[in-house]
Amino acid sequence: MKEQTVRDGYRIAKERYASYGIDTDKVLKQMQDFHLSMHCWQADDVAGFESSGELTGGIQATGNYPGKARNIDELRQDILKAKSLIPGTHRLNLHEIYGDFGGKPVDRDKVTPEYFQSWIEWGKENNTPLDFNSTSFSHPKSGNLSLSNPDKGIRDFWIEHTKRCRWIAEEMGKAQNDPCILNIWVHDGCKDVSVNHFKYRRWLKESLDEIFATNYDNMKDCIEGKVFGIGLESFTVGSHDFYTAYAAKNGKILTIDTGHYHPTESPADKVSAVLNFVPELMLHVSRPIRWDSDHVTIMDDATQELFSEIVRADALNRVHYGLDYFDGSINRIGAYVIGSRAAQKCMVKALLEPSALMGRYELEGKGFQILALMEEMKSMPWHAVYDMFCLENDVPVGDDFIKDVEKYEAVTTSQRG
Ligand code: RNT
Ligand code: ZN
Repeated sequence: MKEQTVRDGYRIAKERYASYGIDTDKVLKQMQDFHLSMHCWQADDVAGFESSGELTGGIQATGNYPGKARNIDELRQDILKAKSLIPGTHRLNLHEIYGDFGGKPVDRDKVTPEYFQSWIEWGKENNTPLDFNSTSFSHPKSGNLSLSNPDKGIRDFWIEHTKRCRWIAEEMGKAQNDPCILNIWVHDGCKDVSVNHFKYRRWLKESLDEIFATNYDNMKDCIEGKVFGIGLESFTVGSHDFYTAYAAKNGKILTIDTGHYHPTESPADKVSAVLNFVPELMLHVSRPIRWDSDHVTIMDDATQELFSEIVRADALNRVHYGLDYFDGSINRIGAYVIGSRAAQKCMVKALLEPSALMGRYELEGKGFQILALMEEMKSMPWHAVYDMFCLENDVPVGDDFIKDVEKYEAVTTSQRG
């Protein structure tokens, strides 16, 4: 898009929003401080570098689009390409199975920070702080139950793994001088009717207590529940209630994955509820289609509402903005760019809402006026502000990124065997 067109559009948008008392220049500054935690696992369908075994743990990446990253160099190259098409500066969210193992078998209970040293250096070189995740899935000891397994030996194996992941996160946080967010999601559940629910949840609680016994200064813990996994449909040990209670009681960050609720339940509505009781939130922004399908994030109502609720709660700095989707059916770099930019657009729109005015209307009982304003806001030129954000960050404006992704595909990913 022509630079002058972007500037003209922005000038008009600035004037329109100013009439509602909204300063678009300030919004541009806020956007510069809005960092996504990009999930490394979109680049290779959650495969990682540990083994070539199948993806287990109730999650599934569908699609066989050619060109997925096959090793650490390709993954890094793809992520940098995606980042070059996304305005602003961002973090990278790694899973334990993405360690730099150099082809060596390193079991999950033996992992140490040294396997993430090259990532730490990469993060520094590329101005990309790291976040981290323990990995309970895709392992011979995963089974249906990990941290809540009745077998103490298996429980201890996963406790050791998760403790080591916290240690790794601490080292990452220290090296980057910015806390590393460590997410714990375990797939534990039952396929069919089961009765030992209290026992499983008690084991999970005890495992977590043991895992969290060490205090660290450079990492923060978050815990993620869900409704069900494939093959584990009947019961989920780490449900939303379980983790909400645990996080509230123990001052942990709660992870809200937008695909982890019942279809008519609103993830956005959790924000104002749980932020009264937990210190911070981690998001896994995703797009569930009929189930936790992890489609690419787009500007849908659920995502918009989530970001708007964060802004309305004045909680911008209490939230970590992770993405979590994995679509292997389309160009994977394109998928990164679409989802990241969609999340940013939702944030731009949320920041451009005249929430003070609406809040006042609401307290004065002016229901019609709020509804009218809400409707008007939908067609206000928010996109001109996002375009300006792209221009200022020297990344393609509008759909200009399509041809960059196509070029990268022609030159790079399509050449992969
Ligand atoms: C699974 C959870 C979890 C994973 C990643 C790979 O349902 O959402 O966050 O998607 O850890
Ligand atoms: Zn998730």
